[in-house]
Amino acid sequence: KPLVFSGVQPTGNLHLGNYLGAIKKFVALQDTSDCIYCVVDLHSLTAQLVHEDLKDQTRAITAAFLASGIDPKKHIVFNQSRVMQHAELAWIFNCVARIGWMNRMTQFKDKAGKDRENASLGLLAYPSLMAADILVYRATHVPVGDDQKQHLELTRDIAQKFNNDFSDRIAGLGVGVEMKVGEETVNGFFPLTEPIIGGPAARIMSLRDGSKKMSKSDPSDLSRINLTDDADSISKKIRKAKTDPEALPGELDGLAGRPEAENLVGIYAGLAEISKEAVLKEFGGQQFSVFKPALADLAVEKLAPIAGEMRRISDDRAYVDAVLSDGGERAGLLAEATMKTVRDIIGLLQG
Ligand code: AQP
Repeated sequence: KPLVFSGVQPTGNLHLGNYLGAIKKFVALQDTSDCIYCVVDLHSLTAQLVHEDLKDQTRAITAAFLASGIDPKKHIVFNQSRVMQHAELAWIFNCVARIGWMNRMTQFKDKAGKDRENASLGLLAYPSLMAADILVYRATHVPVGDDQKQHLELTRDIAQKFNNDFSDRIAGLGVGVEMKVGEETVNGFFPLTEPIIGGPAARIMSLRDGSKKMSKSDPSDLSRINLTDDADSISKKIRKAKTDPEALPGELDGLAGRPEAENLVGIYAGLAEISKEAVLKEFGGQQFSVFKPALADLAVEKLAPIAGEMRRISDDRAYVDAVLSDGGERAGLLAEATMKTVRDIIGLLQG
């Protein structure tokens, strides 16, 4: 069975991009895979945080996971900082990865801005901790939005360099498994994890600017639909979403050069679980005055039950905390099993 890992930062209100790009996929993968879903609170320390709110933000993301349909009994839901092996493996990966690799990451460049010398070391090393999150479970698949593609490639690079640097010791201890690297078959300890990206909603853009991704940190609340928005706000935001004056085309190539129109079609497709082509088949030739209300109705239909369930679950704080504590214990056992071997591979004295 595939082993799936993914995480979401407790850095603010979840939005439609997080839902369609990530959480909806988390839910779908439960039937075919063993899944570990994590609220990555250590990652969020790289952002500007109100530390008084961090615990409740962590609970809110957990409530969103549960409200969306993640089953914490069949799978594992926990917050990252409970399992210290993530940070331990991240340190080891900091000693495997190269500074140049981190410097090339577009997320680091975007978030650090011009004053890179003053960015935190944590922001630079963010992908190393992300690789540790995934590889401490030797996860085979990671569902993420398109913006995380580069970090997943780096995770594979780190796994490959570790396997290569320690190949003799991995073979000597007999802890490797055979894996394909290009044409070659090699013996490695960490898998080369596959991203699960794609579908019509892999990158949802801002409702105000089709060239920017929908994001928690955009100062304009009109740029995003929050999972907690009520029906009126959802409708208002879709009504006010930037578009062009043309009708919707009947074919996909008619969306070229029309990022805002393409985005709304992608959102419809993601929510309705159909392709963009199918959306255009239904709405091709229609004006936005027809398409936007249909999209708003669909968004309210799909999101309102999740928002209601999130409120219900959030009211039961003891339940949310118990889910995280139980998930943390189960994740900790898996992570420690990996780390025992990693410590052996790199020669740390233990036991
Ligand atoms: N716009 C998006 N479209 C599709 N997927 C998205 N994701 C984020 N934005 C979009 C996916 O959501 C998952 C969790 O993201 P995160 O917690 O790592 O937060 P983030 O990517 O930092 O989210 P934001 O909203 O974009 O925050 P800021 O404003 O801080 O940059 C990931 O799988 C991500 O791909």
